[in-house]
Amino acid sequence: MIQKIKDLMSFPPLTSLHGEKVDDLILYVHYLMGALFLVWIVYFVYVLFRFRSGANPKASYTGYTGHVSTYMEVGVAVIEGILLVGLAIPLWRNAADEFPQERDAKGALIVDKEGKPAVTVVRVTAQQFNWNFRYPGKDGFFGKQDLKFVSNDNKFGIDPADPNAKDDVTPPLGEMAVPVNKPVIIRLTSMDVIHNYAVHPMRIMQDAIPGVSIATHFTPLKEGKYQITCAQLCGNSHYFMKGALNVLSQDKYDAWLAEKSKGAATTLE
Ligand SMILES: [Cu+2]
Repeated sequence: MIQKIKDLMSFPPLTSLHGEKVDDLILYVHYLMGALFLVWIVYFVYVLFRFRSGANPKASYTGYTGHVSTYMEVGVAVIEGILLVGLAIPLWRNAADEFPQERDAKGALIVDKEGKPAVTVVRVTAQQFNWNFRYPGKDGFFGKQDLKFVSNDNKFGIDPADPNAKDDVTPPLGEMAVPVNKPVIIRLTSMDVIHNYAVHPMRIMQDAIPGVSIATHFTPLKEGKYQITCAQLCGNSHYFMKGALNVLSQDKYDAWLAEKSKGAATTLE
């Protein structure tokens, strides 16, 4: 039933683990707004009829003295409170605080049964009007970043002297891939103005702000190619600022990463 209503409301396809809760929240808020709309319209029409001037030539100076309206207002506030405390705040806490664990207490990468990283971490730098991605390479460590190194040839501000940077992987502009069914952490920033990294089927949307690294996370559930959209009006070619998020099987992802790491030791960008 709920799925039918979501289809009716043209929700975009859903392919992430937490996304259903986002859709539920949107749906319940619409239920409440729909109910308020209907009740108000019915009440409005009733009042127009009941207090028409023909039947009420003399104004009442006391007006209505009952408490029904107060109870109704309290009722609406209670439902809003339930939506906020029961759904919205837990969703926000998950997005902002409950990140998947990348490393154990000793700082070693947590791996799955096959020895592959359990969490995929990608650094993303937005710029007018494209997306730069960077992967940590075989050692699992990103090279150190510093604002003073940022230039057009070094968009992530990587320290050229840091050995961890040598095997980092930079795929072509706008091209990103992750393995399916594994948590992904995005560390997001911007080179110029405020952008927004949004992938609608994953139900994620996060501002990219110059000078700050903001993390967000999601778990993709279905292989496929999804559009990364800039969801912040960022300049005259904002409409053009698209990227591709390829969700691949682990094998295909490994092959993709290996392909993109060719020559990684010599490029800094
Ligand atoms: Cu943008």
